[in-house]
Amino acid sequence: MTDSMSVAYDTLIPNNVGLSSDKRVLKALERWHPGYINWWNGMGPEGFQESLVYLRTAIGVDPKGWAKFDYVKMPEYRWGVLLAPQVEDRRIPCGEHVGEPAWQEVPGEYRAMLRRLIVIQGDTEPASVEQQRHLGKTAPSLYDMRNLFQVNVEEGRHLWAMVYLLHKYFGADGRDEADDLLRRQSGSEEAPRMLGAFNESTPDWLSFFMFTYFTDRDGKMQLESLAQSGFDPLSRTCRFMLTEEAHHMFVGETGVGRVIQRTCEAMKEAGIEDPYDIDRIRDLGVIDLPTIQKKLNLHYTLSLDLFGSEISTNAANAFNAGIKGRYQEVKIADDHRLTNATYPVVQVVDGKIIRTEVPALSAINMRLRDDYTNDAAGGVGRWNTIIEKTGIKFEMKLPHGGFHRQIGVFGAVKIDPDGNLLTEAEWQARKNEWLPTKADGDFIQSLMKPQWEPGKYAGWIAPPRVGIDNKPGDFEYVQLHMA
Ligand code: BYC
Ligand code: FE
Ligand code: FE
Repeated sequence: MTDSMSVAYDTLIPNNVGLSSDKRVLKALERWHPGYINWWNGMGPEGFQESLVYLRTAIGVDPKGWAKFDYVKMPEYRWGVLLAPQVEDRRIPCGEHVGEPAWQEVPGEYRAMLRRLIVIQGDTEPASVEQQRHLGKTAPSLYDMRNLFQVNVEEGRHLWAMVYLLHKYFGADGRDEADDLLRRQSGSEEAPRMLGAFNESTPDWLSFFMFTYFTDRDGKMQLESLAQSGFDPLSRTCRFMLTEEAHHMFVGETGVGRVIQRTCEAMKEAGIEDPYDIDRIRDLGVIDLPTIQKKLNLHYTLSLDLFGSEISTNAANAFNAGIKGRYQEVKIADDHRLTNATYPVVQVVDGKIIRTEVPALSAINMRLRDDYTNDAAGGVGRWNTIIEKTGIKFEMKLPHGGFHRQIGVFGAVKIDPDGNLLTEAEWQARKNEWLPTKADGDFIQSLMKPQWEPGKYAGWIAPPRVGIDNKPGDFEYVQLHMA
């Protein structure tokens, strides 16, 4: 037996769930493993499977020290199944079963609902690896390349986390779902990934940083919501995933911040004050701030779509069942049932955007999305501080939540980033001011030249302030060994 803080390495799959004494699940996972490795080799980081990457690997779940750093070839990464320690006497935190002991087995009446949520969560993880698989080749430094691969292997581990739950708790249909997670592919015509944003491409490094800032943050919020689940194994799984997720958003926030910083510095050096003097700024080999804002607009709004409709019976049912909770459910002071509560939800009525109070139970998605927007605003403020310090006059902003939306009440209307309703013709005439154009993409692509000398950085991005694992500036984060 292992205690749940330490991880057993005596099985093919490192774990703290006692796999060596659970032969059925161990066998099922061992059978799934070759398909996973096959997927990783085919759909994972292209061109770097032989490289030695300085990666952290989870070796425990103690918040004070759960990772070890070392050089690893990615296909040999020890993807493990790790659950946060069980909280003694944990109770269902919300819905009609509030206060009852948390479930250790799947409650029969909620089986289909639980399986669907686990499958959706699982589907996003490999999707992001697929979206990012070409980026290694244009990495602006070995430091950034290593961070990309770190994010990738951990998204791979998140897939393992969901696949474990499917095999352990959902029998034959869980096994079929686990197989399908390797069958669907980001952007595929026949078998696309389940959610919109995960079928978009991630064509360049600015997109990667925006994705890890905005879309991984949707991951954070959804995991926070599932971490509140009354189904305890799901809660524990998500709680551990959240410790890894913090690094993904760090990569995004500092990545965008470093791009902004380099642009502002280059403008200063060249004596350019006007952030809209775009041709001259681009001639400096950096990305102008208005284009960075356009990328922000795109990735933020694609991520908002991941919260589903503002008013949702799916979400109401899941909350009421105690299958998912609100952000920080246990810290909220109310009845956790939402019997008479209301929540203000955006609606478009008679050509105006208004907020109206609706039953809070039906507004679970809207509330999580609002919490997300607050969370996402923090880093935008810190990006503006970087700009301000250089004396350049420009402010990054989150666009209005109705801008460029496909899902929910705004899916049917056109709205500008300030929240004004537009006609279709106005939208068509102006959308290129707000979203990246083909020409913007081509320009950014022209900057995507690899810089792989230890300690060196491409000209469009500033170096980080500190290294990973306190390593010095010229540390060789990836030893290439190109095939
Ligand atoms: N695209 O009642 P509604 C991450 C569907 S990211 C396509 O509002 P609900 C990560 C919806 O499925 C986090 N379809 O939906 C990040 C429903 O279909 P059915 C991933 C969409 O269920 C970076 C119908 O529309 N985890 O981890 O309340 C890198 C009615 O909608 C979309 C989760 O999402 C869409 N955007 O809310 C790596 C957690 N939106 O059932 C990883 C689990 C809605 O009528 N997911 N639909 O056929 C959920 O909790 C919910 O399913 C959703 C949607 C929040 C996604
Ligand atoms: Fe993830
Ligand atoms: Fe992530």
